[in-house]
Amino acid sequence: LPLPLLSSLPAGSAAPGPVPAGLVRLYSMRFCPYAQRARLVLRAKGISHEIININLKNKPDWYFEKQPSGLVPLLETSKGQLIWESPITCEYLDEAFPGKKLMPSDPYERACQKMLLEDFSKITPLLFKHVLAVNDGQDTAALKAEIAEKFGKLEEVLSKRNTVFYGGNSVSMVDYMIWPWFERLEPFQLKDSLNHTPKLQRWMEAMKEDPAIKATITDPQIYKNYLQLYLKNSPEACDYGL
Ligand SMILES: N[C@@H](CCC(=O)N[C@@H](CS)C(=O)NCC(=O)O)C(=O)O
Repeated sequence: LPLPLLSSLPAGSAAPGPVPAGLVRLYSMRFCPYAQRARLVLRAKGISHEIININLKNKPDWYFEKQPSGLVPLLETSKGQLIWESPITCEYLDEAFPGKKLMPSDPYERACQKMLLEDFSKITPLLFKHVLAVNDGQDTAALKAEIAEKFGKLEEVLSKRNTVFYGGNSVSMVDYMIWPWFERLEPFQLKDSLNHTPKLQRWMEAMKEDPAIKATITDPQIYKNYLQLYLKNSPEACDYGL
């Protein structure tokens, strides 16, 4: 594999050339939870890839030609195909590449994973809202209660299934899709939202043993420092710690 170029490409940088045969390219940002989903799947499946980080606070013009809304993650194949929206990107990787299938083959189980992800997509805005509220020095008690209530629902899913992970007793797609936000609970100052969800805590501990998680995990203090810069719209945010 080529050495990863960690520092992000900013406005004014030259557009990268075509993706070499035998590789896929992920446009990413080191701290983005959505991009982390794709990085987890690339790792878990052992897909040969390169990563190009984008400076999201100072984006290059060429990036909008590839991804009109300018968001990461974006996957590019050696045929020049472009795929975005993290769950779609991850499902594409799972289907297009050999190796361990992360999505279950049973249609009902697949539907269950997608329903859970849909529910979870209503939690992530609350987590970001909490980050902003803390940053503004607001009282977050009500928001915290709402988040804890939603985590209670996720706890129930594990109770009903009676498995360690959300798709059974090994890690599958939906676990990777929701993980990046759990990894960030500490820097989001929301660790105590899990006080009454022991099964979710056990899930987190089990997830930390997964090789793909180990390979992409970010130290909470580094993430915290990044977040401070990001909230100030600093062009240095995406390269924090390099
Ligand atoms: N729905 C998208 C969300 C991706 C997203 O929001 N990415 C953020 C970084 S964490 C981004 O690119 N932000 C740049 C911007 O808002 O301009 C997905 O699932 O891929």
